[in-house]
Order: sequence, then structure tokens, then C-alpha cells
Amino acid sequence: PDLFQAPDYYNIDDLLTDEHKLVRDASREWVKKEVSPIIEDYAQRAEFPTQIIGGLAEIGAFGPYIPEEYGGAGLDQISYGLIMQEIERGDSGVRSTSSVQSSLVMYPIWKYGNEEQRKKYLPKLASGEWMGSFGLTEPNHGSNPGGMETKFKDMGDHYLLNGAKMWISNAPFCQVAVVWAKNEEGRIHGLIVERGMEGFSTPETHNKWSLRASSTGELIFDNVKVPKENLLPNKSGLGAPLGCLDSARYGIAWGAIGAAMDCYDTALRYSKERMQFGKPIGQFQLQQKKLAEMITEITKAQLLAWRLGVLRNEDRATSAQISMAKRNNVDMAIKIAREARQMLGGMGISGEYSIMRHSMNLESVITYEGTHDIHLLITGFDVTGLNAFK
Ligand code: TGC
Ligand code: FAD
Repeated sequence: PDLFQAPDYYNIDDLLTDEHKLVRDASREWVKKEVSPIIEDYAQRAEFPTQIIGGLAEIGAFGPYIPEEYGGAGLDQISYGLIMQEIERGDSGVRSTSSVQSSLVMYPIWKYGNEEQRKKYLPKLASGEWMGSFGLTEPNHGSNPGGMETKFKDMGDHYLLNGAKMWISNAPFCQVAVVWAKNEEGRIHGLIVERGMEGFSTPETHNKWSLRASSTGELIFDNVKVPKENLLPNKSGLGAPLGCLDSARYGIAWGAIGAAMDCYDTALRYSKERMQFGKPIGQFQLQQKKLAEMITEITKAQLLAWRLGVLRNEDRATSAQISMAKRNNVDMAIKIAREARQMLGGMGISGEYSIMRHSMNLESVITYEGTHDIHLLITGFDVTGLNAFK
């Protein structure tokens, strides 16, 4: 009964099935019990709480839509989105861990791997026994991953991998990394690199002011011998990693709503309790304007995410539609976090409340998985047919 009541101004719950609501409420309950009480402390210490890995697996956050025969939860895209929403209500960094594991590691193995690879990796990734990372971004190539320099050479009985990836979520503790690299002809392929392979190291990136409860690092390949059976055989070219990003970006479109809801809810409660000039601050028009605009934007974002989920369930969502939702919803959340922080006055900067942490986290979310501006250019390209990237 004391479960958090999410804003649902347009009765969007009516659009959800009983299964969607069950999945969402189970995730919500778990986040409330296992994430919210500890996450501020871990963020302050810049540490990922590894003890929550088992719980994330139990709520289906590792491979929500991967078929059950491979250990996934076998759920639809709306359930996947709702799980991301609830986790990000807790913390964007925790949602990152789940996004990477599901959409950037399990998804390519499921879609582009062969049956042996699926059987070897997916169940262990679904249970959290193994954690994965996704190496696309490089020191010299972020928005333009097609320019990547990491490369591999066919040595007859194995591949030799050289190069470096940076800004990689989960890198410092991953057992497996899905790494994108060019072959001798310059064609991009996915390789599964495992911890323990000689020449493979994962130094941690420190000094982050954002996503502090998520572990970020580099992937360094110094003449790593990768067995030939570790190449993902069923798709190559830049479209392969970009296909994984479609799935993760969709999850972020939902996740950002969770962070926004938490900020809105905190500000709403505070505005009814905090007295100034003899009145609750929520009685002042300027504060009501902020709250009214927040709930309006949250409601629009919910409808965008829900409709996109329906299109994805029907396998009809385009990459450009996903870009629009990722861009809009993250921008919505970062603006709400900023307004909500002001509504709490000085208390807004304190770790007593979650708002400042969400606000700082969202600075990464608006940059990773394609920056705010890159997604705008994807929409611009889609509606004009004219490519403004290059
Ligand atoms: P372009 O020539 O347009 O496309 C190359 C090939 O890819 C195809 N394609 C897609 N396929 C599937 N899904 C998509 N979203 C696709 N977008 C394009 C395209 O059809 C083409 O196929 P083909 O067969 O003709 O070769 O590529 P471009 O080099 O011009 O780049 C386009 C651009 C800029 C949109 C793209 O590179 C891009 O999205 N850049 C942003 C990079 C990015 O998002 N990086 C994310 C790294 S991972 C990450 O941030 C994880 S954070 C995780 C967490 O912690 O949550
Ligand atoms: P750049 O590409 O150098 O962009 C700098 C600025 O230039 C941006 O504002 C951008 O929008 C703008 N810009 C670039 N090109 C254009 C253009 N054509 N037109 C107009 N403006 C342009 N990557 C992974 O592969 N795996 C991960 O797990 C991962 N996790 C991450 C975790 C965190 C915490 C962070 C911060 C990043 C992570 N990333 C990861 C990397 C992320 O995807 C990149 O940071 C992002 O794609 C942007 O690349 P960049 O940082 O090199 O910026």
C-alpha cells in the first residue's frame, strides 16, 4: 500500500495489461527496497553496488525480451520499458548496467550470434553470473563510430585484436565484452572478448561527476588472441552495433521518465510541506507553474514511450522514431530535474534527496547512446532526406 504512486495523469495504466502492471510493480517494489536506500551512499563513494546484481536478474532486468529458452524473461517491449522506468527512478547508473547487459551484450549475441554462442553466454548473462560490456566508442571516435581504429587480423587459427575503447559502462568488472572492430578489409564485426585473455585490460575511469554509482572504464587490446569461434557471424557493418543501440535507446526513452517522475514526486511533496511567508510554497503560482509543466511533459513522454513500445512489439518502429523518443524524453527529464532542484531551495543540492543525483546522472544520459544533437540530426535527415552529419 505504501508503494510509490507514479504520476498517471492520462490514465495510461488503462493501456497496460495485467502482466505489464505486475512486472512494473515488482520492479518498483524491488527498487524501493534494494536500490533507493543505498544508492546515494554508493554514488557519493563512486562505487557500483555489486550486491544488487542478483536482484536485477530476478526482476528480469537482464534480457527482459530475450526468449526464456536462453534464460531471458520472454517479456514484450512495454514490459521491458516499464522495468527500465522503475530502475531509473532509482538511479540512471543502475539502469545503465541493465541496458548494457540486455541490449548491448545479450541482444547482439542473441541476434548476431550462432546457437553455440547463445547457449554458452546468454543464460549466464541473464542470471548475472557473468556481466558484460559493449565496446564501440573510442578515444578518437564517439559520435562517428564508423571511423573506429580498433582492428583484428586473421592469423589462421585465431584473430589478433588491437586497439582501445573508452567510456565503457561495466568495463572494470565485466567477464565478457562485445567489441566492435574492423577486419583487414575495413568491415566492422563484433567479437566476444573474455576476461583473462592475454593482452586484454579494463582500467577504471575515475573523477566522474555523473553516473557515479555506475562503473566506467576502458577496454584495451594489446595483441589479444581471440578464438575464431568468438566472432559474431550473422551480421557485420556499422548497422550491427547501431541495431543494438536501437534497443538500448528505446529503453532509455522509458528510463528517463522514471528519473523525471522521481524528481517531480519529490518536488510535489516538498511543495506541500515547506512553509514560507506563512504558506506552503506549492500555493505560490510560480511553483505551481513548474509542477504543472512537469506533469504535462511527463505525460507527453509517457505517451511517446508507450506508442513506441506498441510499434516495437509489432516490429514497426524505425530507428528515427526511437531517436525522437530518446532525445525528447531525456531532455524532458534533465529539465525537470533542474526545476525540481530549484523548488527544494538549498535542500535541492543535498544528498538527503535524490534530485541532484538524477540531475548529474542525466548529463551522461543526454550524451551517451547518441548525443542530444546527433539524435536531432537523425530526425532532420529522416524528414528532409538530407544528411547533415558529413
Ligand atoms: P550511416 O552511413 O548512416 O549508417 C551505416 C549503416 O548503419 C545503418 N544504420 C542503422 N542500422 C540499425 N539501426 C540504426 N539506428 C541505424 N542507423 C544507421 C545504415 O542503414 C547503414 O547500413 P548499410 O547497410 O547501408 O551500411 O552511418 P554514419 O557513419 O553516417 O553514422 C550515422 C550516425 C551518426 C547516426 C551514427 O553513427 C550514430 O548513431 N552515432 C552515435 C554513436 C552512438 O550512439 N554511440 C553510442 C555508443 S554505446 C553507448 O553509449 C552505451 S551507454 C550505455 C549505458 O550505460 O546505458
Ligand atoms: P563527440 O562525438 O566528440 O561529440 C562532441 C560534441 O560534438 C557533442 O556535443 C556532439 O553532439 C557534437 N557533434 C559530433 N558530431 C557532430 C555533427 N556531425 N554535427 C553536429 N554536432 C556534432 N560508449 C560505448 O561504446 N559503450 C558504453 O558502454 C558507453 N558508456 C558510456 C558511459 C558514460 C558515463 C559516458 C559519458 C559515455 C559512454 N559511452 C559509451 C560513450 C558515449 O556513447 C559517447 O560519449 C557519445 O557517443 C559521444 O561521443 P564523444 O564523447 O566522443 O563526443
